[in-house]
Amino acid sequence: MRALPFDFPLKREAVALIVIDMQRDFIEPGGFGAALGNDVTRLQAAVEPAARLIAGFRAAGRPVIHTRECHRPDLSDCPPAKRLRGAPSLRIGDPGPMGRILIAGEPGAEIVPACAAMPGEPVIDKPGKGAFYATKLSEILETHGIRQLVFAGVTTEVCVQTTMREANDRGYECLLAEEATESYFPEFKAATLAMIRAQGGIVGWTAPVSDILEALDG
Ligand code: TIU
Repeated sequence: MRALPFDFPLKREAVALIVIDMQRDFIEPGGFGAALGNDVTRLQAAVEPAARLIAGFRAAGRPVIHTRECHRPDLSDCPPAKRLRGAPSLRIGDPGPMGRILIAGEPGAEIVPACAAMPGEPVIDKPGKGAFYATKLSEILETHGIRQLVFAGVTTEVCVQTTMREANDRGYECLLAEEATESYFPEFKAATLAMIRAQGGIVGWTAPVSDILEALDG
């Protein structure tokens, strides 16, 4: 299929969609993203394109894997170096308008309704920015015979890029869906797309959602 920096060799029998951290804590006011001082409204733009991709993968009978960045209620999987970083208005574990910030089981940690997981789809809770660290993602991908990953989610340069780099190092061919990802910083999103496809696709490929859906359908 058409992609940048050159065509992506899509293999329908080996591809899965991974939707990174489309959680209320990052996308809605009063969550973790807002506590860090960000304008969270920017991330709304990724919701509809990500939902369209999810629908396309489901229709094609290909796996959809969801991730959530969150911690156990006792914070035992949250390094103090993470919780104590900087001067956010609310820290991880503090009570906020959507429950405790970035804690599993709280309303803020849930995926936004438009991108919610269907019964049977893997939902991976992860303590880090990358989805391979301290999770069962590798085993899930191996079980399903996945060799290629299409990426959607937020934020482009933090959890999406970190996971894409982890996957690339593990031998997966990675394609980032351009409109289905967003950053609080437009210049960081643009830079991430550029650095992924630089140097002959050093991290992978990027392509518009419509081209991915067309190739999946074909
Ligand atoms: N702060 C920020 O841009 N992102 C994160 O902390 N997590 C994810 O990207 N999911």
